[in-house]
Amino acid sequence: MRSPILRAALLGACVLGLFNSSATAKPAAPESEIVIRERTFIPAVISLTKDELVTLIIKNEDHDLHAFVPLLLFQGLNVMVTGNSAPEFNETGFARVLIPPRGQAEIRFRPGTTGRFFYICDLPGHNMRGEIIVAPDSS
Ligand SMILES: [Cu+2]
Repeated sequence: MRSPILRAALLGACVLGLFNSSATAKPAAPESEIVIRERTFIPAVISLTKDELVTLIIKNEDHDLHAFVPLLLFQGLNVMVTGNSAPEFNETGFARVLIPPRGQAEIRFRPGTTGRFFYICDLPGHNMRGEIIVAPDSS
């Protein structure tokens, strides 16, 4: 079980303000917000625009640790993750971010493909799922 250690590390990061994003400038790009409340992603579906830089803000209002695990959406993209969260990357790019209780993750990226993309929380016993629709640029 690495969970208690991770929890302690995340808590430490919160206390120290290591990843405190309030000190950084607000991005000019549009923002889109997902709230986690009572083990539910709200809203269940959000829409983004292909090729438009966006900051996806995921706020965890629960007392539990949650994960944002995108399926396919971020593959091969440049992604910047800030906030008091713990991002994980693998060979395909951004893979997952752990968000502490009352914490948030800010994910800045430019969606490169249109379509419907799902994301989940993969923590044991959490049956949480949401959807991101990337629409074509209408301009
Ligand atoms: Cu969860």
